[in-house]
Amino acid sequence: MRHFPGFLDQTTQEKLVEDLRDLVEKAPLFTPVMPRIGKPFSVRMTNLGALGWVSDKAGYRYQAAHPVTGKPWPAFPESLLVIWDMVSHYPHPPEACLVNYYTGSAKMGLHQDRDEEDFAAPVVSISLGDTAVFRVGGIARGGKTQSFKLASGDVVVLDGASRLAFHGIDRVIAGTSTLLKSGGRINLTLRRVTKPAVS
Ligand code: MD6
Ligand code: FE
Repeated sequence: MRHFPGFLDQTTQEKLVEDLRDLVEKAPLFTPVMPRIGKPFSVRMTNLGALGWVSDKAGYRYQAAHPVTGKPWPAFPESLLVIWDMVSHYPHPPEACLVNYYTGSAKMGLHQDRDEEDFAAPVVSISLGDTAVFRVGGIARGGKTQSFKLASGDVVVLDGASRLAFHGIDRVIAGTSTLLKSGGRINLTLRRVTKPAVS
């Protein structure tokens, strides 16, 4: 994987948080549940773009409408497309931006991002707010993993051999950033969902 510590400067981070505040009013955070068992996630989520990633009792999928409001997801702010163009090395625009919001003891179990049609497209992740302990392993569940910190403004790209690596968030370290007034952490992941007709 590729990790760019401090990729976004303070001003860019503040502007992005301001944009997200407006967007989350239009597409409120919701609490997804695990497929079949219905156990709630500890993170809250929403999405931007033509497609959004959702999880409910029926399974994981991308869909065009917010599961609570039934409305289309808000469009990406231009700044996210600029970041994608800078780091993705991929010639088509992203279609989805999953917004994960961590408060308190929220975490995310080890998973692969594999609900997309085209693994030739990377997943680009942006961290804002409190520092998180990120864990990453190989492409087989149960293999060796290593952890490192993701701070506010960091960008991570999973592509190539790392595209299907297992990864998750062990925990968020409270009080490590003042970017978000009430603390916590936002993670944005930009994804290409559909396979382009011509690459
Ligand atoms: C997070 N990130 O940082 C969770 N997925 O809160 C992810 O699940 C992730 O960081 C794909 C690519 C990069 C990531
Ligand atoms: Fe992921």
